[in-house]
Order: sequence, then structure tokens, then C-alpha cells
Amino acid sequence: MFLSPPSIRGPHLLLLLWAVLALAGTTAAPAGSVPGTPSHVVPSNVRVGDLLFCECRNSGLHSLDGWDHVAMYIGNSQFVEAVPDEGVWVANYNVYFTWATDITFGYVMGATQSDREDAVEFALGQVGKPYQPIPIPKNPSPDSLMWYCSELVWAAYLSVGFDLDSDGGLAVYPCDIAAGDGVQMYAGELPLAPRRPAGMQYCVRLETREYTTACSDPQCNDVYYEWDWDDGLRVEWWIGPCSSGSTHSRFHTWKTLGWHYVRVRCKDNNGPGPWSQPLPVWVDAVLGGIGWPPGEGDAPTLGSEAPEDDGGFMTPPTADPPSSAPEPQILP
Ligand SMILES: [Ca+2]
Ligand SMILES: [Ca+2]
Repeated sequence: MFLSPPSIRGPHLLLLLWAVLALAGTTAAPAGSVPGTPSHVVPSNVRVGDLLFCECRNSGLHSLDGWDHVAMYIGNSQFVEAVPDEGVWVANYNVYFTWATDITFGYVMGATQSDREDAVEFALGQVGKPYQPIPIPKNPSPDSLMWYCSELVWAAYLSVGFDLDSDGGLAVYPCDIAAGDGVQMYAGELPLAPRRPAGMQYCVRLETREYTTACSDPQCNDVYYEWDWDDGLRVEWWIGPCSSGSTHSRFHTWKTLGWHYVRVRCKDNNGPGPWSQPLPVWVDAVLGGIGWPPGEGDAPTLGSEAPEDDGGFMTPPTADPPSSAPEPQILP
């Protein structure tokens, strides 16, 4: 997890080594167990052996294009994973809510319940081994001395006959797994709803403000941003390509007075995904005055036009596995 671009080529190796050194003292985010009963519950259609992918954009550990981490579900809202501080261990789902900015789930196409349970057993057999900070060379042996996050998942499924490293090579990254034909994402093929835009929520007409968002694509495809400024020239179309999971900023000069609802969505080669939640922005004729600037609570509600609140930054699965797939089983 956390290190280097999805493929290793000459100059990237130096960058990789630099990243390893840079991260050597900054691996605190996923640290520490979260004791007790998990307060976050894994969506009910996620099955033992399914995969969790996450982005850690705001933690200081984000350095990959696309997903920064992958873990394997073992039931009871727990995951087996390899992380810098803990090595290979079992984490409660709660952990990801302390450092991840996007989460999505996928499953291995064609894997039976037995395959998935055997893959979990392989990974659990590695618990207690240290984290492997450099992902090369990948090594599927159960006797391997240390594990990189996606290497562990790859080796676990290779042990039951599924090679999830879509581009081969010396290393396997979370996006090698997410982008491959071997894995289907519950969220489908389209980019997820971007983060709600962040930026100044009041200004004077003709002022220019910067707004920032980010968008993850389930398959780590490049994304193109469409901004709806709700302001005369309403929309800027399809700015990109941009790396999945990276932050994206845009300046806007406000032209019309009153409340505006800034929203953004992304497309990849398959089409556009859903709109973000909107950010209300107040544009005034003059600066200041009684009650100025207005707070967000002063903005009228959008009613039926408002996108659904996803309850935060998490993206739950939106599709079930094929009906022919075995029923979910929870391991003790
Ligand atoms: Ca690879
Ligand atoms: Ca996609």
C-alpha cells in the first residue's frame, strides 16, 4: 500500500525509493487497533474473501494513482491486510474510517465460496509477519517473510488459481487488482461521486475563488471533471484527464448574484458517474453589511434536485454479486 505508481519503469524506481524514505517516519495513519465491537458495519452484500479498496488522500500517505490500499474481508466487519505499522494483521472496519477518504468493494469473478474461504485462510496464515515496504519482487509463497498489501491479496487468490495481477511484472499494486478483468467492483464501472467541492462559500461578484474536489474510479481509470457552477455559464465540461483519487482544483469567477450550488461529477471512458453533493456559495454585490457573510444554513434547500446524502465520504456497494454466486458466509 501507499507506495509508487501502478507500474514500475526505470525512473519510477528512484521515485519509489524516495517515497519509501519519505514515508519511513510517516506511517502512523493506519496504526493502532480499534478495540471493541466495530461501530461501522460492512455492507451486507460483501462476502468473505471480497476485497476492500481505499484511498487515503488526506492522510499524508497517499502516493499512488488510484487506490492506495487493498484488504480482504474475513467476516464480522473485519479484514486481513498488510500495513506498515502492524504488518499482516486483522483490522476492524472502523480503522478505515480513521484514515481513508474513499472506500469501495470488489469481488473476484468466478471464485466460489470455497475459493474465497481458502484465500482468506492463506492470508490469515500470514498474520504476524512484517510489512514489506517495497513491493518488488512479488512473491506468492506462503513462506514469504514479509508482505505488501496487494501482494498478500494477490498471493492469497493465486493459491486458489486466480492471478489478479492484471499487468504482470515484478510488482502487484492495488490498481493492478482493481483494473483487471478478474475483479468486479460492486460500484460498477463509472467514477464514484466526487467529494463535495471545498472552497469559499461567500464572495463579491467578479471575484475569483478556487474550489477543490477529488474523484475515485473503481478501476483506477483516468477521470474527466465536469463542474456545474450554477452561474450564467453553468457548466465547464470534462476537464482532464486526471488521475483517479487525486485532488482537482478549479478557479471560478462569480458573475451572478445570490446563492449558487456548485457541484461536480466525473466521467471515464464508460460515461459519467453521479454528481457530488452541492456546495452553496453566496455571491453579493458589495462586501460586508449586517449579517454578512451569510452562513451555509442561510442557503435555501435544493429539494428534489439535491443529490442523496451518502452519509459522509464512504461509497457503499451499489450492486449485488451475481445471483448464482454462493450466499455470504461469516467465518467465526
Ligand atoms: Ca503488476
Ligand atoms: Ca471506470
